Amino acid sequence: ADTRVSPKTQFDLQAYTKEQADLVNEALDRAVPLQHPESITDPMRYSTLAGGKRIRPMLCLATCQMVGGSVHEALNTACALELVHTMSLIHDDLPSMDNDDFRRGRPTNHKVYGEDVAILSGDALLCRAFELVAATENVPPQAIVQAVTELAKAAGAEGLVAGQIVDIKSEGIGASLGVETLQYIHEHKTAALLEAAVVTGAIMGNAGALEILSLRKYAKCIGLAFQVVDDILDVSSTTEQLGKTAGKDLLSDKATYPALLGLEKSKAIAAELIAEAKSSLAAYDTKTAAPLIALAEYIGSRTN
Ligand code: GRG
Repeated sequence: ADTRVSPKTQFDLQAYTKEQADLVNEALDRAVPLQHPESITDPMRYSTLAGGKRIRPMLCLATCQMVGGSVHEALNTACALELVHTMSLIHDDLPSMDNDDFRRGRPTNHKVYGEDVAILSGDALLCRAFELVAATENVPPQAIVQAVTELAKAAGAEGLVAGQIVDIKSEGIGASLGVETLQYIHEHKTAALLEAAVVTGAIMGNAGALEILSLRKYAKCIGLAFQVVDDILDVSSTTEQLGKTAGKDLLSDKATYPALLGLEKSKAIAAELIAEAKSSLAAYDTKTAAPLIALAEYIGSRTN
């Protein structure tokens, strides 16, 4: 039997994600063209087209289709989500933030183009993102305004920026950081944009307010689960690299779910969140909801 195909839904996630990622990658290539001045469009493309799992665009497209819309209505917004995500990674990697040299398997934007250009690439990608949502065709203007608002909130001082600032300001506290603050950071740095992906997909697909409410619940759960799993993967790779004892020493410096609650409890939390996410889709028949069910299961069990 083909193990990629879910026995319950007969859904082939691997084939689906390949197809959706190809669609998104082609659209991103068109959304950020190499044009004058290439000194900015080249670095914008460098980070945007560097690969990445494209989870946010996929969630947006899948939700739009699940509520009865088509891929075309959500494609600009799907790209916009990836551009906001990419710009946040460029800025996060800067020497004044995380000071990282590698991202998505290649040197970071500032390592290649310099810090000044990296900041501007991020700025330009953020602007392009909103331009793309606004340029959506065949969707009523009210829905576009609603999607712009959702994305703006997820990016700004109520979303990613909020998570990043609280994270920066709690640096050095290590494992004495409370689990509430850790959850706040995760909900804003990670879950906010995943939530916006699902909700904007629903908006572009013309979902009703009540429908959006339960989809938001689904998104909050997978968003937090995504980060809990990230923390768990971090432990596994650190302990693998350093050997068990050294790994433990290093981990106690860093506030993560496993550091604060232990590995087993963290795994249980992730599993519970995925179950809760799936139960938020109860209103849809299994076939219609299959992509979102499979994406939730993937987020709960991913290994990279
Ligand atoms: C958004 C206006 C604005 C500013 C940016 C720097 C900053 C403010 C926020 C930092 C946000 C950040 C780096 C969050 C981490 C998110 C995260 C889970 C990244 C990894 O996502 P994956 O695994 O990565 O989806 P790929 O490479 O697969 O796309």
